Amino acid sequence: MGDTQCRKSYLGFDFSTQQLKAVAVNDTLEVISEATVHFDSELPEFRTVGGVNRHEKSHVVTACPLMWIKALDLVIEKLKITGFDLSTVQAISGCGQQHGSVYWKKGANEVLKNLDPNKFLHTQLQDVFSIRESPVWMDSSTTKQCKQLEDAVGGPENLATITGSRAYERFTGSQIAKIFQTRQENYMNTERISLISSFAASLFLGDYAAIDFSDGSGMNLLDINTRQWHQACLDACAPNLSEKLGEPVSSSHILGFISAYFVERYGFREDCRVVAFTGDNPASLVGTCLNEGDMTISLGTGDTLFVWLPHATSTLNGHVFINPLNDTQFMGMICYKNGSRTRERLRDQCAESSWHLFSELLNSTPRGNFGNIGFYFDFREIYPLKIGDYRFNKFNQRIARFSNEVEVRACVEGQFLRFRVHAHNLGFELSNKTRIIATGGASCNQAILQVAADIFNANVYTSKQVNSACLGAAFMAKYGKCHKKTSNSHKFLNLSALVKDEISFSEMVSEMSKIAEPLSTTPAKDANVVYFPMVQRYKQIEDELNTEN
Ligand code: XUL
Repeated sequence: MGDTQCRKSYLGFDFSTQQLKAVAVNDTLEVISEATVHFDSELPEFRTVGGVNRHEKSHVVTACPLMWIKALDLVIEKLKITGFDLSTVQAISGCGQQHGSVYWKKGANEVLKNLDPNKFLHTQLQDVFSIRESPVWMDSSTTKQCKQLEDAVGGPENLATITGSRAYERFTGSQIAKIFQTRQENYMNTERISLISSFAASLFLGDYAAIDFSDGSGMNLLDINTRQWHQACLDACAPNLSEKLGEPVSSSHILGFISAYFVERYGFREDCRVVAFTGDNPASLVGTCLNEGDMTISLGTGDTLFVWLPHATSTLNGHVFINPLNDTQFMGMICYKNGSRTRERLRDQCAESSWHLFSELLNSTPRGNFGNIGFYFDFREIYPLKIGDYRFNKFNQRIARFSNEVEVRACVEGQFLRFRVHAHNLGFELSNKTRIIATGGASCNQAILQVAADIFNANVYTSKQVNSACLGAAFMAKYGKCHKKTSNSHKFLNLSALVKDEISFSEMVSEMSKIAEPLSTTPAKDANVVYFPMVQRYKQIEDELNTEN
């Protein structure tokens, strides 16, 4: 780390749930510096657990924007301490946990525009929010507002066709509606509403930053086909919303130059560009170098799948966002609550709490698990709406028990079969060029990766980079483009002339593949013969499970 000799660098920030991370890459996209601030341990005054404040029994989950600001003060100091030369940074971009909203009160923009470089950000921005605690993605207190929003546009299917998702409690539209309904005075005193991503970009820009199309697709307010706010959705949530949200922009849009505050306080270049910030999931799509036809599976506490979609399909089980790398295409995403937590439960029940034994059991059973299929739901998913364990034999008959080794394989196969079936429902087609990119904690388990390769009948790649969202943000800094709408008229620098180092997406992917050194797991020869019929059976049983009482 700490290649201070490098002439040009690009900086990405990830305002995620538990920490703020910064990653710098050089001109060939290699990581040259990193710094992290953990909210719980390094900013204990905000009393967060896992980066959030849970409000007893109300399903309300929040975090303070001031905590993120304080973390930014700290992370830049840390970058400097690593020896990283901030004057080499050509452009910055970033991402944030999706859906969370920040409420700037009247007059806040003037404060942002006139920051004093002799003082920390957090001491100057203490009093700029009309809502001091921002609702974040874990909040599920807006069921009533979700129903109102869906009703306003003729039901969940219509909302999903317009915005890419049916109404979800964590999505920003219903969150804003709740603030308007329950704290009207604060809403009226709000000058601007940002997502966490555009809030963070505003700090660097010294001006309100536009919401980008991809993160904006996580609000239930943006029409993903016209890329404009959808008036009926806005009206269903709160009055005068479009002026409080500002006009959305492409995720690769250069918003302008970094504010004088960062130039004078930290020595950033005056012409350092700020590229739109986006959501952590769209940024991960970029950081894992996803291309059309590929799929990323993130195997974490919960599992998430992303696919690049050329067309938007309407789905009630998942989300369609505008693609961060191509505004006229899309990304599909499905989040599952039953990921590693469920695998861990079965490891504890069947494999003496040992991953080693879990892998041995997995390897001791044949592909296809003698025709047995299992569904394990510790937490309620969107589809199928079930809790509990469901086991089926090769005749699709429900049975009570599996042996330990069959149970372990049924759990892992079941999870990848659902990825395959649900990705197909999103409009994703597997081809012989498909790459499956695995990230997250479980992506280091070879036995699990082999099951994934077999079920998809495709190579599975893992990358040594762990934080794909932050890396994706750094890549976006390099990829940032000079779109027509570039603002920052207060500086008379010719932005187009500065973007000489702009690269195309395919050039970027080829740069990235040089550095990723992916390890691949290849499918067995008989994988398709075994799993093709099993995918059909999984789909049939899943549909039956969903309809049964
Ligand atoms: C996606 C979602 C989370 C957050 C936090 O819809 O709610 O993945 O983006 O990472």
